[in-house]
Amino acid sequence: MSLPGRPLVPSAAQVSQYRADGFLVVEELLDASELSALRDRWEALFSHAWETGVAPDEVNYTPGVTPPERTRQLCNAWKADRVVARTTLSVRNASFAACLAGVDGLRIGQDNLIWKPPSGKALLAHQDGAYLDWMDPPNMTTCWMALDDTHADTGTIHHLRGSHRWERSPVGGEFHAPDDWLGHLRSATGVVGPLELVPIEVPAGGAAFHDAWTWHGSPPNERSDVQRRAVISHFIDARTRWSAGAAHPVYSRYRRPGEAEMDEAFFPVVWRADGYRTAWLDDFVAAA
Ligand SMILES: O=C(O)CCC(=O)C(=O)O
Repeated sequence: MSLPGRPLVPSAAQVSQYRADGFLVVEELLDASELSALRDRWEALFSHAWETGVAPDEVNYTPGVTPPERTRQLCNAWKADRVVARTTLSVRNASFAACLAGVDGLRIGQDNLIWKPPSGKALLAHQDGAYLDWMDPPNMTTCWMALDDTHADTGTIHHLRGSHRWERSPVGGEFHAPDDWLGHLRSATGVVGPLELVPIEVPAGGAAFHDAWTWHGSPPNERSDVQRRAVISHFIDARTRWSAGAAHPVYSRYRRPGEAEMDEAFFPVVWRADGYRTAWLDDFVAAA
């Protein structure tokens, strides 16, 4: 366990495990006070109460409108809530992820809050990199953090061991509430036999890091008595530039005409090995 504001360095064994498997489980990352602060903000955020007055970039849940068993998602909730920002834009998460990925620094690409309710629906197995053609190069290192104890039958995230070395597949299938959460994986890769899918079973506060090309997703929550919540930092290499050839319907709004560099106002540098961190981040987060 370490404080969000302090760098955290993986052991050599953790780095080699990550590079061999395409993911790494960390049993304890958030302490009890960080967990309870995030849980306290949860209902307000999903009721569209934005602490900063700014809405997240994507809001995939509207109370009373979205079918209740659909898994709920907010993207870039850090812009809406500084308790979320303190965790998803933490030096701890980014320093650890950068060492795993073998890069000198990371920006936030996007954060996510995922709320799978009791009996909640699946999220499609996918490679994050397939959705990132608007970046040059497409890349991502993710820190997925559990707010509840997770189990194979509560619809936890599953990673396909070693699949970051598989062929890079295009986007396909329905991301939210697919009928068959493994359908796109099987049709894109042609694998019909057994898959070495690893359910991430950790206590609340535990985490798993994964690579942009690691196949992952989550099956339906088989339990009608427990929810499964996760907070996610999706980091990108600090040197990532805008792609000249593709745009994202939401995130490319933050690109000025002709701009190649990503602006730190929207994609702040969270940690760099030389000590650099986007100037306004600490003051922003301190207000949490
Ligand atoms: O929490 C989940 O079910 C999936 C999250 C995910 O796709 C990710 O962290 O990249």
